[in-house]
Amino acid sequence: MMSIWRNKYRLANLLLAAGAAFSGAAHAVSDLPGGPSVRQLNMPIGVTKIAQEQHFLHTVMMILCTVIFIAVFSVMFYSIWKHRKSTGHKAANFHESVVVEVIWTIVPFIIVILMALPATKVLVAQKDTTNADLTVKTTGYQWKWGYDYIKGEGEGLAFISTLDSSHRALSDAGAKGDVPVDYLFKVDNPMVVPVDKKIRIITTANDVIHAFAVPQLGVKQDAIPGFVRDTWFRAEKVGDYYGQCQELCGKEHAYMPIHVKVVSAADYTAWVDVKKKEAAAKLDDPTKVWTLPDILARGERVYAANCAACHQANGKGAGPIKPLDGAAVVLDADHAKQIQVLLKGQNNGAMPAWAQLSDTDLAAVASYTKNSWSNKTGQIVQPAEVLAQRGK
Ligand code: HEC
Ligand SMILES: [Cu+2]
Repeated sequence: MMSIWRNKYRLANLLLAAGAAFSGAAHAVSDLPGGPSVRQLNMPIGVTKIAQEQHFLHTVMMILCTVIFIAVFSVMFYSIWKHRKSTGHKAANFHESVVVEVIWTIVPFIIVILMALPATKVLVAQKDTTNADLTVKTTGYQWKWGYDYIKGEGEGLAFISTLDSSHRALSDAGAKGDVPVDYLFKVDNPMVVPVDKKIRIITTANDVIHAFAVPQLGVKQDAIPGFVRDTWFRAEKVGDYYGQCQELCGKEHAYMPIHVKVVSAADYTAWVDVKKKEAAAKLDDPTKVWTLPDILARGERVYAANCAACHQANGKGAGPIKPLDGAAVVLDADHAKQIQVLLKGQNNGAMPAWAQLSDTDLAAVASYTKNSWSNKTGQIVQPAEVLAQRGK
């Protein structure tokens, strides 16, 4: 059954592609395997049973609705035309006809049941998150995703996934000419999961409502601050699958893509190993005393990854986003106030809190802002100072 739909889908795509060729696209934009396709109208078939069943249901319902639409309107227009007054027809009177009323109650009822039965089956399967092999918590942030591996192989891994800054720069420049095939889908740290394993996804958010959605995997779940929701998938094919936040969450909504990398069991184990080692290496000693050049190099990276989206690479900010270039709190020889702004945020979260960054990262970014642009203080903020300010 499924293969019939698959072939139909291919045919439809072929027709669309032909249309695209004739219309003469302005830029060379190409399909992203595992992500969106050029002029894609239909849902993707997907690589999970659920995604395939969703696609199948969608197709069946579309056909059913189209058949009903054509049948009802054909009868209606035929009747109007055939029995028009000018040819001498008199209106029939079947007001309160029991037969007609029974028919038009029973027939739609049967149709609704026929649609509801398979749909309910899929819906129930979609919600069954029991017996997962791996549980990953995905947290929506303005504007990035956090992944915490909370149960199963890789337990304890946690990282943030952000859009590649070169793609963001390309977008700001108007994305003229050729763009990379994974334009606005490339992230620094994709979420990696093993193939053929049941992956339970728990969604939540840190600030506003986001939604975790990957069409090829047949998952879409709102990520709501203060709540947890869950969904699951079992990818049947190794590959890269892409999605986006699907709940309008602010001005950078378009820049928080999701990249799920499905790998073999062996590759997954290898990846977990590497990530564990990286995490251990990142656990910087907060008592380490840094030199200015070293900490500035580190701070530059932290700033580019976390701060530049709002405060700009030049530190000038924009509108309500205060400039860091020349800011009194940044220049201050007393570091406490600046560290507190970083740890707790400011102005009700307009400036987000960054307590999730390590002491070293925070010290590095504070030092960087103290010694960049026109700020030439020569001051170093050491990780120990950040540690001392935590919990104050
Ligand atoms: C989501 C946007 C956003 C991001 C990302 C962001 N900030 Fe801010 N930041 C703001 C806003 C908005 C303000 C002004 C808050 C206010 O009105 O007091 C601010 C204020 C500040 C201030 C206080 C400035 C002053 O004069 O009071 C400092 C220091 C600061 N940010 C540093 C940082 C650093 C360092 C990072 C990266 C770790 C960062 N910010 C990331 C939005 C952001
Ligand atoms: Cu979002």
